[in-house]
Amino acid sequence: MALREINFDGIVGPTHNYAGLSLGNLASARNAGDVSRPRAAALQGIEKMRANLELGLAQGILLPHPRPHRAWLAELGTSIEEAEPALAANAMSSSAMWAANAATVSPSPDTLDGKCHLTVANLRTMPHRSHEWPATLAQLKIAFAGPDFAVHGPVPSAFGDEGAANHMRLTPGHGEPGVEVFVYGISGGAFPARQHLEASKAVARLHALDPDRVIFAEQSPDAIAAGAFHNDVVAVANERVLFAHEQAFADKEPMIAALQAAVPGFEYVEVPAAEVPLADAVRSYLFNAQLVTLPDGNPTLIVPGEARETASVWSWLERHVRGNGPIRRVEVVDVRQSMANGGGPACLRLRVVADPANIDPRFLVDGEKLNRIAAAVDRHWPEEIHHDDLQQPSLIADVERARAALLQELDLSELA
Ligand code: SUG
Repeated sequence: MALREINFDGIVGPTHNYAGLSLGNLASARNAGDVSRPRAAALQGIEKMRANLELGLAQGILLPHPRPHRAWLAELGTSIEEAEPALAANAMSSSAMWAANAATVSPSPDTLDGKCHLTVANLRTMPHRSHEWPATLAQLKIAFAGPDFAVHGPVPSAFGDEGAANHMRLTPGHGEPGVEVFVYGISGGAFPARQHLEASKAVARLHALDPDRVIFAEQSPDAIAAGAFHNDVVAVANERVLFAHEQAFADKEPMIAALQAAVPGFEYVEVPAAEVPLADAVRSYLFNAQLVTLPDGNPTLIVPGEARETASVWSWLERHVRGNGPIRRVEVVDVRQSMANGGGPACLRLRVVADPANIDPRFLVDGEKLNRIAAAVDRHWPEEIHHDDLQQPSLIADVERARAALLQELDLSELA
């Protein structure tokens, strides 16, 4: 079996808008009420995928969800026409684009039954995200239908689970057994802690992980207070490298020691607060980067343009690469429309280590398929959405037509 890492990016939906729905996500709050540009947003995401393909990486997609979410509004006894504006915004969000929150994934080398396990995230903390999971689960069940996969429903909503954004896997190589780190938060500050320890423990059990190769690490309350609503805003791991801000974890020493003992070649790359303050890390999304291994073996960091524009961050990166640190190369991508809602390059992708031959090919892309997706976006995605227009009948008709056109283009109309 040829296991490789595949990045599944969420295609930005036609309703991408700035409604300020995420308490604790500073960019979402800062840009609340701004005019959004769904077409540009989706094209930026497609260009990121294209650049990653050109780097030699494997690429997949997840599709936008039905929006407005009419069934959810009906459960609430209302409709998109009648709902109060705040509720309507919750039903119109394109937040499923942040695929790092779609599910937690444990690849087959880590699991006792040798299957690749995926648990869809319940996202219960934020109302606009709490109704994503059924449409995500429907896609995961199609994409990962074969006997090599086990796709689980969400853990009970008593406990908050935000998926891979709070999960890291350290291993000498993608296809080898790894140690899985589940990062959780403890509530108490001004902002919610979205990932609960009980949910992380449940996912580890459901995924049949070896308890000796699982670590539960607490997110530092300072990081949550500074706007790191998910761990992937302050830390990212790839193969044997863990790249994190000094203030990412409440008590990092035991975790680092355990990883050093269990992962051959483990390297911890820490960015000191004295060089990059937490506020700069959060604003620039330095750590919400895709840390990937290129075919030539070089660990490469794919950062958003905002990282280059943040002086402390860019000079740290330049020093690191010049000094022959573990990260050998830095690539810059423009995902500004997503960034303005607190979603960087890493938020937009879900990593799955698997044999691509076992995945439904409709969820895998090459350059030609990206061209077709871009053409559908160009043709059907609204150019702009003004916050006050979210319930406009003409906009609703346009976005529903847009999604249907994309599904048809990708031969996935069964998701309609
Ligand atoms: O959950 N933003 C998302 C961003 C998710 C980023 N994902 C990761 N860090 N992996 C969130 O806060 C903004 C919605 C709005 O304000 O309209 C939003 O949902």
